[in-house]
Amino acid sequence: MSSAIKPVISATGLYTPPNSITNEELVDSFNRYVELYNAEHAAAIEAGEVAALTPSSVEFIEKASGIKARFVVNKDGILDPSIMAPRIPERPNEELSVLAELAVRAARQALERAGREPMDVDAVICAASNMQRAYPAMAIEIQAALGCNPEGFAFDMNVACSSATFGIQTAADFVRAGHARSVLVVNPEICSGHLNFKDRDSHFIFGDVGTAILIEAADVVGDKPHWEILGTKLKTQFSNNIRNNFGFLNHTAPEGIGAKDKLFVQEGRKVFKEVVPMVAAMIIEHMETLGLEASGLRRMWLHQANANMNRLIAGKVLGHEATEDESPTVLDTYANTSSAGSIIAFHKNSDDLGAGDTGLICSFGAGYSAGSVFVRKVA
Ligand code: CO8
Repeated sequence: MSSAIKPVISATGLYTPPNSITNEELVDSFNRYVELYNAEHAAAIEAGEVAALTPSSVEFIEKASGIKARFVVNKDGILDPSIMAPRIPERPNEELSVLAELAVRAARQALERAGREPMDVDAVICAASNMQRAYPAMAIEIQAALGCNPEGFAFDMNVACSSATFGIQTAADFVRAGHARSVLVVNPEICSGHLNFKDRDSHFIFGDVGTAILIEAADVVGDKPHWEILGTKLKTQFSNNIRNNFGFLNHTAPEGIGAKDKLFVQEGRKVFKEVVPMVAAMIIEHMETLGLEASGLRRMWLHQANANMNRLIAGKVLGHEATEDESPTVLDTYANTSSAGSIIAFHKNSDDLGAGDTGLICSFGAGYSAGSVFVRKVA
């Protein structure tokens, strides 16, 4: 019976863009932009008509967020004080889209690690914060580029930073229901494309990356090492504290085009205060539902937005300060990569776990949205 089919994670993949920007480089270009702006507006600033801009600081960024560097698709444009944005040229329709390329590269690695062929994949879910375009769906382009089962299906879904965990639950449900036996969930994130590099409060937060997760029926995977999905839980609660109002109706309201809210904007302090207790409570409740104890939780691969948030969440769940081994971070090198963050943490820090070890993949972010996925290693 289809209800007996168990979904498992058979492999993950990661594609990291080649260019890294350190905090020092980013702050240096931001501060040169500030100098140029203040010089250009000196008279208006003097007259009290325009507010002078304030420099950014490496020390603040690292202390407030834990971020030390980020990978990006294009470095030159971001670091040029006269541009302050990545420059990623448009591609002809006949070429693979740049965002799809990140997903395809990560997906190929996941398939290789699982020992599977693209033709084995029945469904592709592109779960990410932003899509390349309105349509056709990126997932369908990725399905075609990989050469997946042509009898299968593909679609996009966006739950901001929580897209990957929402994608995992959706894929697991498809496997349980018998709609697909192998599902690729891909998370291409070019966060630099929707970050305001002129905004001191947020210019340091995000980076670019692609991740992929292969979710399959346990009998397809057989005795190869994999992760049993013990349970998934999703939660959403509306908030205006993280927004991006870019969208197709901008065209109909020219007065708003180019305004700050058409890029990422947030009330970071409020997000911090509201999301930490919400996520900790959700994890603890989910653990109880599954009959799991904190003492049996070997590792937490938390969403990578802020090191201090993760320290607080992990501490509430475990009942003690988490070690790097219990709650690894990738924020120092990748920064916040939205939906991909917890998957990078899992991908880079899960091979050392042994059979029977239990862990948690957890995401949280705009919406608000949060997702928890408890997994157990089967070796
Ligand atoms: N350099 C120096 N000083 C600074 C800087 C800077 N760059 N920025 C702010 N300051 C100063 C402020 O002016 C303030 O000074 P004062 O105390 O004198 O007024 C002081 O530092 C403290 O400012 P904040 O209160 O803003 O600083 P916080 O300690 O709260 O840290 C953070 C700011 C790091 C942003 C923190 O609040 C945070 O990480 N919050 C959580 C945010 C979060 O998790 N958001 C999730 C967003 S991601 C998501 O959901 C996905 C969206 C889709 C992807 C979008 C891709 C682009």
